[in-house]
Amino acid sequence: MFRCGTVAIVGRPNVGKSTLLNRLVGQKLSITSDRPQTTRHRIVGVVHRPDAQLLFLDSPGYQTRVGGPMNRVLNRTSMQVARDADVVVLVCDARNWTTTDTRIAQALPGDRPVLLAMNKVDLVKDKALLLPAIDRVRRVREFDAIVPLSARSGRQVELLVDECAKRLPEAPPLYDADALTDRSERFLAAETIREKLFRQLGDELPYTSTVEIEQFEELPQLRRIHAAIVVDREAQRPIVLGAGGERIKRIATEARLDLERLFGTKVFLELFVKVKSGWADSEQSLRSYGYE
Ligand SMILES: Nc1nc2c(ncn2[C@@H]2O[C@H](COP(=O)(O)OP(=O)(O)OP(=O)(O)O)[C@@H](O)[C@H]2O)c(=O)[nH]1
Ligand SMILES: [Mg+2]
Repeated sequence: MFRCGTVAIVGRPNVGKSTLLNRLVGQKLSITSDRPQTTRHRIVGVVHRPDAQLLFLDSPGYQTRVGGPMNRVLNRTSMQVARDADVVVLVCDARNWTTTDTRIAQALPGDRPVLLAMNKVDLVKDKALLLPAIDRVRRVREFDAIVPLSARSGRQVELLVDECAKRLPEAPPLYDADALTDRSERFLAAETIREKLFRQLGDELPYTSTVEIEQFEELPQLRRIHAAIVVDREAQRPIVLGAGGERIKRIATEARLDLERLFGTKVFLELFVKVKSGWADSEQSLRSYGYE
């Protein structure tokens, strides 16, 4: 008997959904940072087991505070991912349950298994506090399983895989035995660059920035990539460049090292800044940039 199906990873921003996806797959597929809504696109991470293939779907953090076009698109993607999956894993921060968590928990589909992953237990010093916390979330809705875990250390992550696997439908594997994701190298390159941009710029980063791959050349042992960091005002260009261009250089170096590891090839990466005013001002324009 073999099981195969999709598992949605949903929750509010910053609780560690992407870190969890990467830990599950054992590769850095999905970008992570301290900023809310780092993830903007759904991405599949494939987990192979002798008796199951699990297709985990990372999703943007669902937030209730900001209401621009980008946030609307991201919230929609987040809920759509939950509706498309066989099993849903709601991720929360084990240290605090918020009203946003409650809203998401209650909006999740009622006709399929919903599991709760209480993440970041490595930051919970007094583990005795977990029990009352579990009691509280049980009152919000019914969960098929509650697993306290740490995506960072890997603690109890295997247990979550077991709990998900046994709830998947009986079906043959959908992906090849060596497949890790549904996304192209081109997509992974754009995302890795965006991660470095997010991490380097912190609060200075204009929320509406993205990365466009202008050229992606696949040679035997080499990827030649030209990419633009797209911002929406001329005044943001120097922020991304940094003094004497040192900041964009650092972004390029860090992205190149990650991509060389991910692709297992050498990477030649050239980055520049492009100003496109209003690119994120409407849902229609966002769609032309690959936002669902
Ligand atoms: N200590 C600790 N930190 C974690 C853990 N999991 C994630 N983090 C950190 O939490 C921050 C957010 O992690 P992400 O994986 O980007 O969170 P996310 O839920 O995908 O966030 P969005 O994509 O913005 O919705 C990062 O700084 C992670 O390093 C964990 O188990 N323990
Ligand atoms: Mg994420």
